[in-house]
Amino acid sequence: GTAQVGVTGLAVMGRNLARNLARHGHTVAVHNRTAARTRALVEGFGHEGAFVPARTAEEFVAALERPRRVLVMVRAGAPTDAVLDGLAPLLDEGDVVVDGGNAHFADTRRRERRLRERGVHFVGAGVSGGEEGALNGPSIMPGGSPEAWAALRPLLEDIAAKAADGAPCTAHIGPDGAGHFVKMVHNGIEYADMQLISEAHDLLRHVAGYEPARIAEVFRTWGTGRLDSYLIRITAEILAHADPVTGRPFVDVVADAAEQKGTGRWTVQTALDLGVPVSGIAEAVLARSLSGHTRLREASAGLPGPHRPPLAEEDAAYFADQIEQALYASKLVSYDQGWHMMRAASEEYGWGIDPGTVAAVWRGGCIIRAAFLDRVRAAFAADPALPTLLADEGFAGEVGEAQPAWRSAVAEAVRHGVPVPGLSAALASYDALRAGRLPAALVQAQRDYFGAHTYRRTDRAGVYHTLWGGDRSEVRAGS
Ligand code: NBP
Repeated sequence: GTAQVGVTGLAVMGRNLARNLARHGHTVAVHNRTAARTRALVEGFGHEGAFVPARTAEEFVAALERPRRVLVMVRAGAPTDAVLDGLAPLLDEGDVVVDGGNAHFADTRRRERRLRERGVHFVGAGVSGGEEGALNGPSIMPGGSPEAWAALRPLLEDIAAKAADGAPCTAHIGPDGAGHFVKMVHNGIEYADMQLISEAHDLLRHVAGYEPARIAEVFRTWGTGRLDSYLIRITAEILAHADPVTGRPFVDVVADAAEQKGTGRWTVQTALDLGVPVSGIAEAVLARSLSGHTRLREASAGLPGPHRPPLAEEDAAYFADQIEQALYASKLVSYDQGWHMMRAASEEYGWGIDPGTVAAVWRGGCIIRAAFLDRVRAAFAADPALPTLLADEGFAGEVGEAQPAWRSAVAEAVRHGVPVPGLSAALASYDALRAGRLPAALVQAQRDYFGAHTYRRTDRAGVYHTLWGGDRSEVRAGS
């Protein structure tokens, strides 16, 4: 065969990635279970580059130069297994198969093991940026063998988004499931950021008393500063949009029950297993869940709350500035939790994920792309062992400066009865991390009281138990 790369699965993502590859001068073999999609691609976009349409998996594999490079872009789960089972017997040692779907990293680990037994390099690649990104430059997070990365690198660097400094937004993340894990955390952080932005909007609306068009202006201004990001930009656009049917602000005609495809939930489930507190992501998942419980919300709608009028104009402007600070500090804390999670997984699975590389890859193409991520990259480049971004001098200074306003914003939200689970959870995380002593001491004492679960002391080594039911003397409980 003569095609440099093959794409199987030609729905929106696969089709656009195939076009992206072809536009960069690569000859692309294309295949889809339903042949109509393959025909539509070649008929509609054949003029953009060199495509080799294949009707069967055999034809597809035969069209590829060796060692083969195959990108699988089908629905995650059973469809991916079906496609891999079909391809595996047709492949040879040294071939590289990439799953660019949203697979769970545990599935990727399993698939990598199975294909490795056949000598095939399996790569689990997170791809972010949606349809548009797939066509014009996504962020790509591949996990797999170094050999596979070497074979894929020229292709992926061609089609990936480019950061402001021109660097492609792709890099070898680590072995087996590392890429899909990082993509999962990306999506979790995306949930957290969206929740924080939505809470900021809610406060500007109900506490500052601003209309959506005015809030759009506020976000537009914020987007020129340290909050400069894709999500802030699209938020400003959405808030400025009027519903063509009613003429009302578009955001007011959208039903307020948020849905989720599940990667946020995966992130939280995985974080719980790893014992890592990702409260920002968890609160975002929970907030979406609560929004969908219509009966519960209807039954609670009449419950009493404060009746405070919106702030006066001058106070509102001051408050808006406090929200910017609260949003920025909360974003920093929530992103930091994501990095904590990647560090924990990297240690658990021996992935060797470089935290700065992840930040670099997220600078462009993906949903959370932001100027901020270049600063995260720089912080980890300066010290890859940084235990938290809050230990970076620059970020610590900013949060230190923001924290009085952050508290005021959360306090004002509470006084007005506006729920801010994301902003307040981030603040609680910040306060817990910096506290000299935590109430965990009392929790340990309670556990020892009712369950003889033992405790350690601050002043002596060893494990102890107090005879709560007896004379309350203390005994050593082993080492
Ligand atoms: P879909 O997730 O809608 O999947 C449709 C594709 O899967 C079609 O090509 C379909 O073939 C194929 N397929 C299915 Br379904 N079952 C199959 C089977 N048993 N055997 C062979 N092929 C099968 O497509 P998408 O939205 O383009 O997404 C592709 C992947 O990329 C997914 O894993 C998705 O999670 C991930 N992703 C999507 C986005 C996004 O913005 N949409 C972003 C990032 C990642 P058919 O044409 O014959 O039915």
